[in-house]
Amino acid sequence: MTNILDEDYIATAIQASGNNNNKRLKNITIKKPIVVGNTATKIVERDSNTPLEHTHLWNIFVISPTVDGQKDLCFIKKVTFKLHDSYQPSVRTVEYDAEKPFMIEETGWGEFEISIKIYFQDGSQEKFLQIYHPLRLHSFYLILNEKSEEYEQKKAVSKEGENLFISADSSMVKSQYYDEIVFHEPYADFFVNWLLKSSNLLYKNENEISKQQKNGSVKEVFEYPFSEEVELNELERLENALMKTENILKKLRIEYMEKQQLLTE
Ligand code: SLL
Repeated sequence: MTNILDEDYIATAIQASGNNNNKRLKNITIKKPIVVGNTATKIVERDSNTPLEHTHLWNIFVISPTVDGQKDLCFIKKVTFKLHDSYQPSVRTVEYDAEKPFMIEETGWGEFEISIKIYFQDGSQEKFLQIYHPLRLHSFYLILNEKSEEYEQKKAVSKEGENLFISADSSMVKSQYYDEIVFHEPYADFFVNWLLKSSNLLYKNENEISKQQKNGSVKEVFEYPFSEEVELNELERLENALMKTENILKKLRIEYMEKQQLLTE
């Protein structure tokens, strides 16, 4: 995905809004990539504040997969994470900070769905965006085998769209989803002050990401596997699938016509 916006086009759109900040910019749609996810590690050294039944230390985050990272999320005012009611308070708010990710840390024993609300900077006149993240703690699950009536250990498998990473010793899991926030005909003010000030530049490929990791500019939690290359591969996979489906359809159409022919004879 490119973020090359035609400057003349933007200038024309802004002008057409009569330079009025309260006008939506016609025919402009802008996408902002985000990554929503969590990591979890087993608790080995427990401090006195951690309840005994808590088995995992986990975090939940909304981060930017772009080269400039957190700064590219400046159009977000705050993010709220609604946890399971067993956590008090169950709603946690993180305001935008250029130096810190939208992330909270907790300990616990169980998995549950976290409801995340993303609020945009003042002037956007956009409603908050709500997304859900299924918190993942385990790399293995115990599943009852109905026949033998015994529990079997099954390795976690990724859900649709999920990028699941399990460390070699199974002590750490990371579950991430790539997503895009789409602003359709944004308000001029919000567009100029926030959306244009953040770039959408993704890493080109995995080599580029690992280079950044080596020189320390990408921190552990920001090791995401999303790059232009991954997106292009995904696109190719979808195009191939589409082609296959079209071929099947073509065949079916011919068969149908042949049968129709037989009927009329
Ligand atoms: C369920 N999935 O549907 C479970 C809920 C709740 C997890 C899991 C912390 C508890 C605490 C915690 O791990 N909650 O601190 O009391 O029933």
